Amino acid sequence: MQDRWKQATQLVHAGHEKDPSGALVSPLYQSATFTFTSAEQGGRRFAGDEPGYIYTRLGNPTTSELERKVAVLEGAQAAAATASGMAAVSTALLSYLSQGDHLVASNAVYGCTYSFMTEHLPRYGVKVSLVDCKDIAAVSAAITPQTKVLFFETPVNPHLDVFDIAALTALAREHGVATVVDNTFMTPLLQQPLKLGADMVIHSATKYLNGHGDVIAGMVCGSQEMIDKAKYEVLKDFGGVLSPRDAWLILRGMKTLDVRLSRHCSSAGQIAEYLDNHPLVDKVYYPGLKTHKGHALLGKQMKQAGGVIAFELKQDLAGSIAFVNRLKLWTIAVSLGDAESLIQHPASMTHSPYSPEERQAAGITDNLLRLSVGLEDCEDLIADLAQAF
Ligand code: LCS
Repeated sequence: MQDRWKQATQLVHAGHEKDPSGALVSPLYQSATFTFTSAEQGGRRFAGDEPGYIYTRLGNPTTSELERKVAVLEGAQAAAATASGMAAVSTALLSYLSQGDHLVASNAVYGCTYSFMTEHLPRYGVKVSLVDCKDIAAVSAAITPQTKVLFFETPVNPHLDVFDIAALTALAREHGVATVVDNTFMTPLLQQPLKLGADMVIHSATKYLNGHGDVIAGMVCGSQEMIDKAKYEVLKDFGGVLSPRDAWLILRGMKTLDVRLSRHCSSAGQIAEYLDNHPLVDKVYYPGLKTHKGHALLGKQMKQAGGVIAFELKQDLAGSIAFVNRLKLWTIAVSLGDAESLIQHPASMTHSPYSPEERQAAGITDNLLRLSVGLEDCEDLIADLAQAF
């Protein structure tokens, strides 16, 4: 029945089980371990012959509620909560990849995702090819008999390129390749990659899902079989599980995701238009603008354009940095999806793991600035940009 609820209802109620005390809000199970009534029962739990909790690295009631909620929202059979978005990236990829396998990935991704794929996976004997996923022919050409996974974010952090999920998953499927999509920028409310053929979806729950800037967390969503593998083969031993306290905070944050996203999207739309019409702005990257290359996929694969905007000023690097420093209401910080509006400089911050040449290949220019539009009044946000110009 939860599958049939509208997503605003799922955000509030999905995954919740009535507490015997009558507590409206689920209690926080802040316990590292769970007791057995007998040694035999402990043995049965470890053998998988009896359901029940054992030890929080293997599962916890608060974390399970979050996993059930996110799975329902993504239309997944199951989900696993992780200690960070990076733990979600690494858990997802390590669930599929072994020595000798090949990964095809977008050449433009969050900076630490990039360094995980280009520095760490090769150390374990996984070959990686990076491509521009707007170019379906290039993706097709990169696939080899050893390719196991196609990985991309859409829209891309930081320049908001949009990739055609259905076209890419269809191509991958033809070659027996699994597709893993990072849905952080959209959340399941604006985009559901599994319904477009993806095999696994990951999130940095640090961002919109939690929405309050006080937790680092991640989610991995997919089939029961793959999530069991992620949980009981990768997370169990690599150890990047989410703390129940942080799961509880995300459960609280998610209840308001629908109302928060409406404000993020409507303000971002107005700010993108403002910047696009400003004489001192060179380029604006926001899928909500008709001039954006990914605009055709708005309404098709993404319901709205989200709350992140990238732009370039008609200024050199020093002039762009001086503009950032003149802002008073916008806060200079990385991360996104919080109540506070944030601005950052990808080349020197989130995407500094790229070399200058790699950034150029990925279309991340040196004077690109990225905004995460928060929940403040939009007129105040525009007024602050205006005084900084
Ligand atoms: N995926 C995407 C698309 C991200 O933007 C990030 C972090 C991650 C994964 C990793 O998530 P974390 O481990 O931080 O929870 N993006 C950041 C950003 O743009 N600014 O600061 C972090």
